[in-house]
Amino acid sequence: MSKQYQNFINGKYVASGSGKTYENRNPADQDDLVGVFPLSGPEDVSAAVAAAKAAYPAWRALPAQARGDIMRKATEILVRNKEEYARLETREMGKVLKETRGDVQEAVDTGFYAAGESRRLWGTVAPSEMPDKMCYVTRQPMGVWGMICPWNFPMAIPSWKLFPALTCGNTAVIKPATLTPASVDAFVGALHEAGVPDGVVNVVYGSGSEVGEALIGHPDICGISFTGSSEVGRRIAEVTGKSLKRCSLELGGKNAQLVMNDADLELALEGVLWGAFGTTGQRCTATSRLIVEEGVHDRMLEMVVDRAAKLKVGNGLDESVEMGPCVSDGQRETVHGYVEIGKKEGAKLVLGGEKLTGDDYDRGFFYRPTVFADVSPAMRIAVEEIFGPVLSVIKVRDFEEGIAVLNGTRYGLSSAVYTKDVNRAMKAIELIEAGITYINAPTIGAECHMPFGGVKDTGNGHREGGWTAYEIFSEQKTVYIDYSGGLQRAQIDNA
Ligand code: UN1
Repeated sequence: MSKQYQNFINGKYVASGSGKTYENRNPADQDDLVGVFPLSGPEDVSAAVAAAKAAYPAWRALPAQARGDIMRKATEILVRNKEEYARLETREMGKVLKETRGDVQEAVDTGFYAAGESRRLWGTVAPSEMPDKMCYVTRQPMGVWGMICPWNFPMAIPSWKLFPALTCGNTAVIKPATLTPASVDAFVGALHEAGVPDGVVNVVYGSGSEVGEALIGHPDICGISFTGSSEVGRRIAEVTGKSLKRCSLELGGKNAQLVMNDADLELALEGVLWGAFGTTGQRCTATSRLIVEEGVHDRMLEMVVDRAAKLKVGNGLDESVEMGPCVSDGQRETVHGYVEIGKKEGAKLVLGGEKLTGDDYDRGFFYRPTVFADVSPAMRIAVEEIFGPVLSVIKVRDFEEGIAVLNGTRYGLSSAVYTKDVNRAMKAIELIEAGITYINAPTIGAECHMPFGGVKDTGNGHREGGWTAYEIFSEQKTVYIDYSGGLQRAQIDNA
C-alpha cells in the first residue's frame, strides 16, 4: 500500500477540500510509487493561513532562544533520521544517495545555525545627536510567511526558509514542489515532533497555479520566499509588489567555470565534472558553461569528454552510481530540446545528446552526460538555463574575453575561476557579475552559514543562508529613548 499524504494544517493531517490527488513516483523507476498527495486549492490555503495567523501571537511572544531550542531539537531528529530521509529523497527526486545525504546535512547545518542565531538576533546601538537620549535598532517578527519550494533540494531549501523564519518568530505556510513533497512532510514532521506548536508551520500540497497563486495573493501573508525559475519569480514579484509584501527570490543561473592557461587542469577537471554533472546538472548553481583559455582548451576538452563518458548513470539508490535521472519526463524533454537547439545553432556535440534506453533505464528519465564544443557565447545553449547534464564549452583568447563571456548572460548566481595567478584571481573576483565566486573550486557547494543568492535576473537582492536570511524574515524597529525629562527636538534644537 502506498502512503496517502494529507495537508498539515493547525497541527493536524487533513484532506484537501477538492479531494483530488496525484501520484509521486520515483524518476529512476516509475514502478516505485513514493506516495499519493493532495492537489489542494485556494480554500486549503485559506485554512492554512488562518491557522498560521492564529498561532502567530503566542509564537512571537516566546523568547527567541526558546524558539531556537525547538529548532535544535528538530535538528537532532534530522540527524537521527538522516539515512531514512536521504533514501526517501533519492526515491522522489532521483539524485544519488551521497548527494541526498548532503541535502539532509545541509538542513542539519542550517538548523544548528538557527539554534545559535536565536541568541544573536542583534541590533545596532548608536549614540543620539541629543544629550540624555539613546537610539537602537531591534529585529521583530513579521507575521505569516508564504514559502514556495523547488524540487532539486527537497529538504535543504525548505530548511533554509523555515528555520530562520521560525527562529525570528514568524509562522508559515509552505508549498512543497509537486515533484518532491515527501521530503517536506518528513521535515515538517520533525519540526512538529520537536515541539513547534500547532499552526506555526502548515503544509499545503498542490500546483503553482492553484496553491502558489492563492498563497502569493493572500492578504494575510506578509511575505513570500521563493526559489525557482526567473519566469515564476517575475510573476511573484509583480503580485507581491502590488500588495507591498516582502518578496525574496532565488532564481535561475547559467554558471560558468573559467579555466586559465596556468590552471591546475586535474583540479579544474574534478571541479567541472562535479559542477556540471552532480545532481544531474539540476542545481541553480550547476556549471553549465566551461570557458577555457585557448592554450589549454583542447587538452581540457579532451579530459572532460573522456571522464564524463565514464560516469556511471543509474538509480541513485545504487551506491556505485554517479549520476541519477532527470527529475521528470518533462525535464528530460526540456534538456533534449536544448540539445536539438544546440545542434541547430552549429555547436559540436562531442558527447551524449540522447536519452538512455534499455532495461536499466526504460522505467526512468535518464539522459547521457552531454558536452558541446565550439559553442559561441551568443548561442542559446550558452546563455539560457538548461537544468540538466549539458555542458557548453567555449574557447576564449584571454582573461578579458573570458570575463566578458562569463558575464554575458542575464543570470548571475555562481561562478568559478581556476588559475594559480593570485592577481588574476583577485581581478576576477572584482569583475565577475555573480552573487558567488569560487577560486579553484567548483560552482556548486555553498555553505549554509554564508549568504546565498545572485545578481541580475537571479534574484531581487535578498540572500538566503547565513545571517542575511534573518534580515529577510524580520522587520527592523528603530527605538529612541529620551531620558532628559524635557522635550528635545532633533534637527530643530541643533539647527
Ligand atoms: C540550488 O541549486 O538551488 O551550492 C541550491 C550548492 C548547494 C545549494 C544549491 N549548497 O550547490
